[in-house]
Amino acid sequence: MSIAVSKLWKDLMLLKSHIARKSMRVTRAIMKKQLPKGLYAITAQNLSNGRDNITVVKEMFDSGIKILQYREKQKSKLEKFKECEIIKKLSDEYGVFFIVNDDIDIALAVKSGGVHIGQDDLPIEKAREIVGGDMTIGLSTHNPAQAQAAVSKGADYIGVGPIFKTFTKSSVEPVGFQYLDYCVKNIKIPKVAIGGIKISNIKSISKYNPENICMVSEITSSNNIKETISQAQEQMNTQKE
Ligand code: TZP
Ligand code: MG
Repeated sequence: MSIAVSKLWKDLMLLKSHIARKSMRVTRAIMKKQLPKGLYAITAQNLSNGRDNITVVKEMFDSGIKILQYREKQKSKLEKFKECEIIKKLSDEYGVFFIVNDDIDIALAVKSGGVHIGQDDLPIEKAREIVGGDMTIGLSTHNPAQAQAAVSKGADYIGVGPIFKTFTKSSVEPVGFQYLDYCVKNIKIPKVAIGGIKISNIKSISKYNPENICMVSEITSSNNIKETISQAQEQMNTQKE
């Protein structure tokens, strides 16, 4: 083979493997389970009126929650893993999209549908390298630059908040409606509005029409979780009519 022909052959082989890699990425993106729209719940055992997470989660699932994030900042890795193992089984039974906060290793170990990270966690590109293309990655964002970066770096959805002041996460200043409005108008991936959202103010959020709304303490601390969830869903639905 002449040098020119052998170079052409090498280039062709390189192109072939490049196309194969690209089409694998596209297939994975198509196959990836999509985050359902609607109410998004998060665990908070310290705000659950003395109930344990599993009891509260079961009640949430029985009340129709379709997305649940496990978020426990104070527990040991082992305790978190054990709870996540149970919740993963339950979420499969109930058809709930299960997301683990912070702990990429636990997310991989229990095979959750997603992992949620913040601005101070591993960079999203590294998280993606670790979890691969199939797992959903959510990223908390607090301003337009972070939202744009989340999209360009491959986040599957963003958290938008805290909208209002909240004691559940008091370290971040509220972003208000303006940032939610910006995201709804400019960011194409799903947006989860979060922070200080209650039955009493959920309509002020749902009128912006984000794909998801998250209430943490309003659900976990409710004495009637079923009623709270059904009221939230009703408020979100009537907004669309
Ligand atoms: N991220 C932004 S605000 C928040 C998180 C995890 C906590 C929201 O909790 P609550 O009880 O719904 O205000
Ligand atoms: Mg985090």
